[in-house]
Amino acid sequence: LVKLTIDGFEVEVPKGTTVLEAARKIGIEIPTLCYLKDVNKFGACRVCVVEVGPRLLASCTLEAENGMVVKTNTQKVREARKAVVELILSNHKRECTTCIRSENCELQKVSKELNIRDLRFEGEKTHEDIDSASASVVRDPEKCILCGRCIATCSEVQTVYAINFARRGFKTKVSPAFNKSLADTVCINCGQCIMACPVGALHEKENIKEVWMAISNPEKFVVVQTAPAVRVALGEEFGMPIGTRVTGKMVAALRRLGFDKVFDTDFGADLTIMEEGTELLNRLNKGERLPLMTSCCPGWVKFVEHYYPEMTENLSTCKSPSEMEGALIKTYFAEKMGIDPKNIVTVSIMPCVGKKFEGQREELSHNGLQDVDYVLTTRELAQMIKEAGIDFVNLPDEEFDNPFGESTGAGVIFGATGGVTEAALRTIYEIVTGKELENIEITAVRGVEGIKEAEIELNGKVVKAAIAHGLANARRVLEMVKSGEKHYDFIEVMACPGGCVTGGGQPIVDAKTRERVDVRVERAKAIYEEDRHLPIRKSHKNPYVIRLYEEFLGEPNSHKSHELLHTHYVK
Ligand code: HC1
Ligand code: SF4
Ligand code: SF4
Repeated sequence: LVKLTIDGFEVEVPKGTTVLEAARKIGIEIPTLCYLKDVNKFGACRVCVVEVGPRLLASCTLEAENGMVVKTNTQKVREARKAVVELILSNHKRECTTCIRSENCELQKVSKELNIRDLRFEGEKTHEDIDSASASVVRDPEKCILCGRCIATCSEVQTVYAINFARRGFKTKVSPAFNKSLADTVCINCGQCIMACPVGALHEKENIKEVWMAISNPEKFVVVQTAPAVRVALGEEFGMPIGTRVTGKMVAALRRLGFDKVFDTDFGADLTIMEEGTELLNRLNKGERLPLMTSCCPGWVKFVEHYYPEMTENLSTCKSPSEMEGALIKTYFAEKMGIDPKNIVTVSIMPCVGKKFEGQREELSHNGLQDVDYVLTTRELAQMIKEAGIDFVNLPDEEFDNPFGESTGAGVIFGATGGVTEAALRTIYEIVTGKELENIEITAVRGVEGIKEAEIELNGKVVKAAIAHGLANARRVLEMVKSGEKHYDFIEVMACPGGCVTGGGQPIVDAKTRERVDVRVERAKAIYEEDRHLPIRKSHKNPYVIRLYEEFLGEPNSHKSHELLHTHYVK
């Protein structure tokens, strides 16, 4: 332990603690713009300066030392912080009233806290074009404050290296190499950079307008589906605590927005378990193309296509749950309802911006129609609800529509890392052994550890699974498999750390809150609660899945399934 004095108070902290963290222990919140817990810590913005002796030092990189005397609230400190923020603001495209991050902007918040009223240094401004060519992520460099949080996320957490600092001095900017558009780089569209950005310099490509147009077009039958993770985060946009379950209110809101049918992507997840489980058993029997790797995360799929093309054949050929459901809405459901599929518009509400890219992939279509027409993030849905003036918090709980509204606990846990594996094991075990799985909560695959492992015995044969979330972890797993250090039969990867609950389309939690709350844990808790509250918790017991096979698909991996529910990859 080390003992130091902050603003006259004695503080004892473990060695290695920064002054910023030590100050928090005595209730002092030092402002910062570049610091992001576990990700970015290099003192770039200098908003967090404190006085130590005659010097002003950045507290986010300053290690607490024995006998150190720190002052966080002197005239000199306040002046310095103000000057730093004023300089940032002087070269910032300040369009606060129309900015996508209005009211959720860390720069806005710090400026307000520091009582900045007028800018003393208004001067030259850099001019940069907006890059909106990517299907998922829009970059607005004139709003960038060069904190480096997105770069650290893309490089260290995801090991994708799509963006970096370019040029020097006043002209410094964050950009893909050679000033390319993000659309023409290795970017895998996870949107984790958006989650890291304190301002409006990075955001999702919005599709709200297109969806409003479809809803107001009387010729169109607009069908919406919602991903597992949306229901445990949407409430945050309306002031509810992190990890609040709002499934029923979400359904009610979607009806009030004017969607003709409200379906649940969890149904697609159940179906994925049937298709992917069967695929796994077939590959195990034949001993080929193992380990089988999950394919529901478009960020991960693109990562494999780009960085591990030799392993694309290990990817499951299953489309993602939302794409499967989209394909069925335009075939099975359209037939049942007697609607021309050309007049159906399918909208997916996802915690993800990568799904926008996925939705546009050519191969995810049938008879010339895309399976999913528009993807909206959780944030965009919240925006539409606000625009419509719906009092979300006081909505009644409503139920999804059928046939794609009935889903199981296995479907909902897809939203947290480890969930696909747990759901798959619940079903595969029972199908192979013919016995009932007693302990269906498979805790070995839960939690936020970067790489998890699990084994299950199926009629005397041990099947080994690995689970990774965050692509740096996925890369480690693949390297271990390639070197022969590890052997697995099944690998689940979600590109986003924590899985979809903390996907790039979810409500953005600021850096300060992220220091105190592990958002992944809180939202995952809600996911598992949701599972516990559902009457059916295994995908193969979903009555509508069973009926779908009887009426339409035949059996898992049938010819029809392959035609509608499976895909192929780019090498
Ligand atoms: Fe996901 Fe999935 S779990 S990929 O993370 O397999 O987006 O929630 O909808 O499709 O079901 C996302 C979440 C989601 C799909 C499912
Ligand atoms: Fe990197 Fe993901 Fe952002 Fe693309 S979306 S730049 S891969 S963090
Ligand atoms: Fe999208 Fe989920 Fe993959 Fe993140 S982990 S990119 S939210 S599918």
